[in-house]
Amino acid sequence: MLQPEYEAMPRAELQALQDERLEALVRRVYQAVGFYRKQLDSAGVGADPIRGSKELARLPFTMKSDLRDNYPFGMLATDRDRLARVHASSGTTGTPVVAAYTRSDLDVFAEVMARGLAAAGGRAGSILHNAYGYGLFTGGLGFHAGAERLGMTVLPMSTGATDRQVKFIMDLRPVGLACTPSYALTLAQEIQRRGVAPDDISLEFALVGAEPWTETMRAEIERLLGARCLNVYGLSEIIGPGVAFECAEGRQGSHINEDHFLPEIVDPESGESLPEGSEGVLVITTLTKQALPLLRYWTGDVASLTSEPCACGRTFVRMSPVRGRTDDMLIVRGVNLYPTQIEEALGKVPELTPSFEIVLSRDGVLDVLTLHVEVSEDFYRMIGQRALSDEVIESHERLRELKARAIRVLRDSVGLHAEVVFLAPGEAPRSEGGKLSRVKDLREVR
Ligand code: DLL
Repeated sequence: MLQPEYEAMPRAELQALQDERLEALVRRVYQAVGFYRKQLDSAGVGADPIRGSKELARLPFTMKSDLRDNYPFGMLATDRDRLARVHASSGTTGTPVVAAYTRSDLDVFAEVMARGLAAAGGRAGSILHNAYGYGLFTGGLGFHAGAERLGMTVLPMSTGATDRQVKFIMDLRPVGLACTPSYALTLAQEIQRRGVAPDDISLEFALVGAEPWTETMRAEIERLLGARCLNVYGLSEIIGPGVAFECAEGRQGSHINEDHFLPEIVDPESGESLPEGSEGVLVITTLTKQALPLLRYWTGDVASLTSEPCACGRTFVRMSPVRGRTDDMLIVRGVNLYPTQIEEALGKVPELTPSFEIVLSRDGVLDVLTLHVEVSEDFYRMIGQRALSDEVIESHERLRELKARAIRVLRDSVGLHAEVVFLAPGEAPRSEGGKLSRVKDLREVR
């Protein structure tokens, strides 16, 4: 543990620290940010600070649209000339969301990332292969600074050029890999294709995040790389990666760096706070951010929290894996569906892989869900690497049985009938390093 004085702080002490920081934060944003002064006035809080986190619900939510409406620097709590760096996330709607940092914000960013890397098994002198994108995206530079803080040797690969990535992993023998889970899978499959056994890969851990992923992906990445695969969560608006991280001991949810980020779970419809264990939208208040402090930021990510003790000894609460963003939820024939549910279900069919694409189309008025999914290398070899057309499937008993089983497992897990199309290894869309979208929605807009 890098900073046990914080990471394993007794809960009562931690709560006192959070309360103190929260009260100072509310006072500061009221003074410094016109947007928050208006918000706090209309919420009836005004300049009189709230008393601790038990009064958190009195504060208004901050939405992504608030950041867009105040683009680029309208919500800064410091003077512009105190900014040390700016990141941005493009999003899908046009106006980027700008994340601004003072020196001290960058310091916190490096610190929380170093904690996450240490929890995964990073240590001074060992090599981190950093295949997160460098640039406006917070992944590359965030991991870079965290690894340097820990004294690791950073290989700043950034994304793309998979051949060269594989060469460096094999030649430089890094201990850690940092990238999106979908790109970790691309790299692992590429290494496997070259006939390298997991035992001959130097990696001890992969620290992955930036997109939803499941135990199915974890099992496949770990099997192919022979390394533990752990989660890191974060978002540009809050700081970047490092809001929460999984520990090697627990692997049951990600510890939120609660001395800096105060989490809540709320009902997506009513905004009411939900009790521990319930699934809802994760809302985060930044406790120490200087440039862009945020009150009750609505992440849109669906997760739950637990404060059950963890094997690692950290006292920070843990968030469950993110099921998805509320805006990424699909509605198929009236049934709510997150792509992670499909990924999870695929884990129950050993002949299939987590390389898949969901295609939504329409037949008359009915939604049609088609899952295009790669069969495993072993299975493909076993069936003689034949083309996977409908005729072949119909005439081949193992394939016919596999298809019927896949359809059954999907129906049982997600409550929907899916058409299943088998792909040969390598045929599904691959991540080139960034976040991978696994959904093609061909239904016309209603
Ligand atoms: O993705 C920061 C990051 C970089 C996190 C590298 C982890 C590793 P944004 O581009 O602003 O920032 O996207 C933030 O990505 O609201 C989630 O929807 C999603 N996300 C991030 N981490 C995870 C994760 C970075 N571990 C958005 N699991 C968030 C699921 C994640 N979703």
